[in-house]
Amino acid sequence: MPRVVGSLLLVVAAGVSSIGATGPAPGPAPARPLDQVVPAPERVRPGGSPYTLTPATRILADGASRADTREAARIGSYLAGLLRPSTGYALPVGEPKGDRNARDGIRLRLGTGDRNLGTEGYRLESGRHGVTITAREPAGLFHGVQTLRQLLPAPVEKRSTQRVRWTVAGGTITDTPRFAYRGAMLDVSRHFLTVDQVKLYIDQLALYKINTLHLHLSDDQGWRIAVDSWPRLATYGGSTQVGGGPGGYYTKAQYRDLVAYATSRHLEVIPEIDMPGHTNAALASYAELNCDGVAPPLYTGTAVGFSSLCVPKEVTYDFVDDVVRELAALTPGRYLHIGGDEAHATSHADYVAFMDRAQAVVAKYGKTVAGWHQITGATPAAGAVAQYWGYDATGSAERAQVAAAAKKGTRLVLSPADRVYLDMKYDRSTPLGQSWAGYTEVDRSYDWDPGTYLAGAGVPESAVLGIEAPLWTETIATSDQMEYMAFPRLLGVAELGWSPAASHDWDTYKLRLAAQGPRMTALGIDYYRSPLVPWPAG
Ligand code: TNX
Repeated sequence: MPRVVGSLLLVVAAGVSSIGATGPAPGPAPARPLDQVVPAPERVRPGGSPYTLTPATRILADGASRADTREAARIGSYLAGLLRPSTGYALPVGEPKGDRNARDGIRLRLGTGDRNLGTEGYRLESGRHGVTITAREPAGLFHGVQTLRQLLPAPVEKRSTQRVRWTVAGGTITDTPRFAYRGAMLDVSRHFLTVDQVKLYIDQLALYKINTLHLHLSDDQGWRIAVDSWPRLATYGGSTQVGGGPGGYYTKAQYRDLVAYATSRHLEVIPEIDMPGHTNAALASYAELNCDGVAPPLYTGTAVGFSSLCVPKEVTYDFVDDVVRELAALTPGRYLHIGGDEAHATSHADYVAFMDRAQAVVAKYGKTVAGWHQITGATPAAGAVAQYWGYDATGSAERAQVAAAAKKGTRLVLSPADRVYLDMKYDRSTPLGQSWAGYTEVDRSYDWDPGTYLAGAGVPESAVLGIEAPLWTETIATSDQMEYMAFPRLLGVAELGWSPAASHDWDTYKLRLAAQGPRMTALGIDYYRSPLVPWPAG
């Protein structure tokens, strides 16, 4: 029996009182309880016979229309791709009609089910003849598949055949998200991250039902996306990074491939071009963007707040128009993020004037503005999204400004820096990261409520679109380093975004989180073994 399975049993034993203090009875491993999922499902009704996969198990895709059936089959193929290596089973994907074995297997049904499931909800029923996942929309079916994955033993995540009984407990899960927006951000500017590094992160996010990937594509240290009308942005502005490494950028073909990959995992990509500050890479690439007409050198340090586009110059708006037009054309998603944070080198009047014009350009190309919460100091466009990154030390005037914008219709995405900034150190011994917002252990990261976080300033839960965990990369360059800082805090973010407020409880969450340890290990995720979480031994 592989070591991981043994340790998984310990966790199950710790989390389920019926097994008793003497440990699990001999015999086949008990199936994972249906509620041992991250993020916690909305409703779980355990009971009935479990289902065990066999070499004959089929994946049966069915839809209310031809298009739904095709999409269900696509999701079925994705599921088969996840399960085949570890189970060693063929898991053919087909339609149930005319199939004699249709009663048995994993059934994926799209376009039917309770209206209350909405766009992302699903229902999962497990019993003697198989598992049925029903959803109205593809995203819901995809999220249901992630739940099924987590109900199987952790070695299912390995890429080689494992000798394990693949049993799913009996019962029903009905599950919809609390918030529509559940995001993660990658700063690919401070250290360039390759397409493969971003794809790996996308796969890790999908497992926990994160549905938005915000890419911070430009900053002082590097411009990371090809722009045909201003080619030096990428070729020169993208030629270095923090510490002076070679940097890099995405060609348009690579970027399209990345967006298509995210879409296949039901994540919406939000590209960010940070303006008018955080623009040294652009200013270094084109002298005419500078008020004095002199291009500064490329920058490889980690200071912030020293650069600004030249607000009075008309060429600035030619630049903004070209960049936004080309980026919007690469973006199937609704939003375009224009930054707006830490514009300390721009006067307030210039900032407001610039944001008025930049927001109009975003609207002209059919996108909705997103920006850091400083845009609430200008005049947010109708329907704009402001990303709040304040923290416990943020002053009440700043909170009041954000609340006033929320009253006028600006929707908020919450990224409190001392809760969900994944580059904050866990404690003083964390070798990577920063600590300007304070140390952020796993409990602190999880133990807050997005619905009431800004209630003191007068922001109701209805103004909160959701939450997002940014990973800034001044100190982070490799996938191992990304994983160490993001995991396991990202699971808490996913849970805060998805699970009902009533399920919020650190003491039970930490047990479910601990049970994810062997799964993350099987996936090769190099997570931080927080001493606050009772990880299984081994
Ligand atoms: C603040 S928060 C920044 C980033 C840094 C980050 C480091 C925000 C919108 N800007 O420029 O990378 O802190 O933690």
